[in-house]
Amino acid sequence: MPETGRSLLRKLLAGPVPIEEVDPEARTTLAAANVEYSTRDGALHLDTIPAYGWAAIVADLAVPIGIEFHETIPSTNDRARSIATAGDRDVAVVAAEQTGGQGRRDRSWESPRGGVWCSIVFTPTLQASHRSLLQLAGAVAVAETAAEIGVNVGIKWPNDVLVPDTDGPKKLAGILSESGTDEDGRAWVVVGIGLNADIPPEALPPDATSLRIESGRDIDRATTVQRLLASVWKLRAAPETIRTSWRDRSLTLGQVVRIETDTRTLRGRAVDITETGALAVETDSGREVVSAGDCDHLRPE
Ligand code: BT5
Repeated sequence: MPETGRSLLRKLLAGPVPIEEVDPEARTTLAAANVEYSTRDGALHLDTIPAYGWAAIVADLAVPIGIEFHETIPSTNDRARSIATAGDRDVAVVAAEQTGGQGRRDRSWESPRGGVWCSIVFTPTLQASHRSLLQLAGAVAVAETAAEIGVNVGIKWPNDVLVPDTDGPKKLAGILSESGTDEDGRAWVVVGIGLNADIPPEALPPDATSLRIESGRDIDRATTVQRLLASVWKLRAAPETIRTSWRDRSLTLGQVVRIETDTRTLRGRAVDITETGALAVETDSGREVVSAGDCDHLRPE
């Protein structure tokens, strides 16, 4: 959506805008986003904006990111990847519903209405060897957003955001990060965030939870997206803070774990996140470092 639309929306939120100051392209953008307005006394007046969509998100967005909103899409990560490879940056693709949401390692992600499904495209602020750290930012941003509404979570390596429960932890959010280079050789990163925001229990898979369930309140998805993006942007600008914030919320450090990567399985005690964003594990044969894989927490023997 063009920037002019965003600036017209903000002016209208402050009050009527004289017709001669209204850019026709911006007006078309607002109409396409189902913003309702009327013309009276030579000025454009804002009537209503949909509770969730492009307008509700950009109305109060504190960071310089473009928003591409879809009512329904197969996967925001697929769309974000094509935006990234075409050369665009600093865009978040957001959908009300995904019909082919993707998890890691070819798993699928249930994405009914009520969730926040969002993939952010940006230029990496770190060299390639340290990029795992940027991927951890997605989980830290979800944890910060959840804490703002009083829901306390922990992070299971690499990126599962869980709410501890006596019956075992419940998954609140997952992150799917991708990286690559565009046709001009410029690097990109996509951080895809799936956050069960305003979803009731019956619409969730087993062992999942949502902000709505945990807080006992309705959750405003537009505000949630604004908070998430603000948090990702802050972490992206100060990547050295990601490691500390991740460690503070980690459920994995100190645990005996089994890690399965694409090529091997290892077992040992998770001891740290390295400065490149990888997990350090003390195994019987020494210290190993892994930057991607699945993790099970095992009971100590
Ligand atoms: C993840 O995968 O946790 C990464 C999920 C990333 C989803 C976002 S949504 C926006 C963007 N666009 C996409 O297409 N994807 C990203 P993984 O660690 O592989 O976990 C997948 C597993 O979580 C599944 O096999 C289920 O067991 C479980 N699961 C599926 N949907 C869930 C949900 N809505 N809430 C909690 N758990 C879920």
